[in-house]
Amino acid sequence: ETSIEQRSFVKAFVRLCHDGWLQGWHESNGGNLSYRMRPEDVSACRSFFNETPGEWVAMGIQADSLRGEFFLVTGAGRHFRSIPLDPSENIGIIEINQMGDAWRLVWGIPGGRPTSEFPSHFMIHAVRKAVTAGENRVVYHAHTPNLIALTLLDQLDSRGLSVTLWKSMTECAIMVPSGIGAVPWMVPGSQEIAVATSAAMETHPAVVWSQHGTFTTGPDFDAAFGLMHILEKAAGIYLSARAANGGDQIDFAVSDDDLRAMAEQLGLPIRAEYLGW
Ligand code: 2HA
Ligand code: ZN
Repeated sequence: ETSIEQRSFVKAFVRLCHDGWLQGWHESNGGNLSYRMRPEDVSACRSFFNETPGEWVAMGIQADSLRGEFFLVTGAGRHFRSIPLDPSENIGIIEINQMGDAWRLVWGIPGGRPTSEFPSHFMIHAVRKAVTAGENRVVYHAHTPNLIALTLLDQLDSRGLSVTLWKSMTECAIMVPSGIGAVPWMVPGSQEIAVATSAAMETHPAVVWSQHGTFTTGPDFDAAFGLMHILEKAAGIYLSARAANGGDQIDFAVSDDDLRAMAEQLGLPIRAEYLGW
């Protein structure tokens, strides 16, 4: 029988962690990842679950749509750099209770608990599951240096952030036509930041936390990682151009009209209210 660590969804999870480490996005215990398991993932793994599951731990938040779900998650305080060396020490599977308001550990991270950002992951999963008709499965948080630096320069709202990234690298407009959400600085791990982030996730598949990092979502690991990579690369391009410009604002060559025309030609559902008229 295939062990949990040999399952393809677990290998894809671990690969994303390693790739994120190589990108320089996961200093120390920075960043976290969660995957909402498919029923077939759960049934394939059940025989390997702990004989005695951990105690239920109340979350202080609740989601009807996530009752009884199982999540593969990175452990609190665990390092992305170490995950490929010993997955079961650093990642684990948790079960959500029938009330949708508590979790218990059923495999992995011995004596541990899910990431400190689990409140945000949980609420983002609830929102993205609903708005994608169940397609979304992955929520990824990384400490992306260029996107963080961008929030130090300009106090951008979701519109300003989206347009800056769209105009810096066209791929952003193609891949994220609904835009990128911006959340002001708040206490990490708090319910407040979970509420603000999940609200922004109603209409954006990615959200930047000021002076902290980025959350991306997707139906699979490639989509969530690819989105992180695109946004972080675009922010890096913007910052290098601005540095080369002596720090002045960029006079973008691409106009709002150009973006609207491109969206029409390529059939992209670009968020019209983010473009001036
Ligand atoms: O997991 O990234 O936001 C550590 C963090 C907290
Ligand atoms: Zn973080």
